[in-house]
Amino acid sequence: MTFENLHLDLQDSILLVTMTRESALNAINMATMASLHRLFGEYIPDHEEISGVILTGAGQKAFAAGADIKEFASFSAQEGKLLSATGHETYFLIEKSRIPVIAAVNGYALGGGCELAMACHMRIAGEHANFGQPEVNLGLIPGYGGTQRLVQYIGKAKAIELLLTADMINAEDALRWGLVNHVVPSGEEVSKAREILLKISTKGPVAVRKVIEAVNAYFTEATDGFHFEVESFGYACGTQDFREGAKAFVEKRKPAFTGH
Ligand code: DAK
Repeated sequence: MTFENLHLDLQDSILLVTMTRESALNAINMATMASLHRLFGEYIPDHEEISGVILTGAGQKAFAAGADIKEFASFSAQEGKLLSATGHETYFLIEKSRIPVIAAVNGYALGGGCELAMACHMRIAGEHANFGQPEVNLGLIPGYGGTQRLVQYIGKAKAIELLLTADMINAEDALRWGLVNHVVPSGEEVSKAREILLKISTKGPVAVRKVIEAVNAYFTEATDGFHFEVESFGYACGTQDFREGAKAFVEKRKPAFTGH
């Protein structure tokens, strides 16, 4: 399987995915979107040896400076709606991934790039990273979930200000406002993400998947997250992983989880 505009590197069960359109600040064009869709919709679900994913951008300037303005500039209303739906589907695949996905934000994360980072489960920002949803500058609104996920992370007041003014915020503000998990020196975004994912890879895989699903349930309309947690807890209690985790605790050793 090939992935245009993405470079893949698997090390110690962690898949590092780098967007490779550095000369266009990794702007997300249709080919990149199609690659991301295949990666999260087919490739990762088929490769159980992958325990976590890091998503980053090539170069030192940008994670992704938005959707590719040059490509979508001439889109009709109908084409725009179709592309928006495809983008939503792709970003939901990331958000609902059974394994954790961390965005290593090494510079600008704007528009569709900021939306991509927000679809990931965590965000590690380099100290020079900038975040924003500048779509109104172009006479647009966010088309890949930005009006919804930004509110979820930073609340309505700050979100509506950023969305209406097109202002960018720096990494420190993003940390203070709850948009990112950590700020690290530039160049250390991927290693910090790897450290977190390696820690998670020692935990019970079923439990990891169920935590992601249960947290997502909080934001899913018509799903009672508390009820989902009860069901998921019961499910986890019936797994071999739980037997092994409890046995290992009693025997004062590290558990050897199998994901069953
Ligand atoms: N698209 C295409 N090319 C881009 C780009 C983008 N978003 N951002 C940067 N580039 C290109 C530049 O055109 C330039 O290419 P050349 O001129 O060298 O060929 C190259 O990357 C380097 O950029 P700059 O020379 O501008 O670099 P600077 O350091 O001076 O400025 C900047 C960096 C990030 C401040 C600036 O590049 C900038 O303002 N970029 C645009 C930011 C932006 O407005 N992004 C788009 C947000 S809107 C849709 C769904 C979703 C969306 C749209 C439609 N549908 C469903 C239809 C989402 C839209 C967005 O993301």
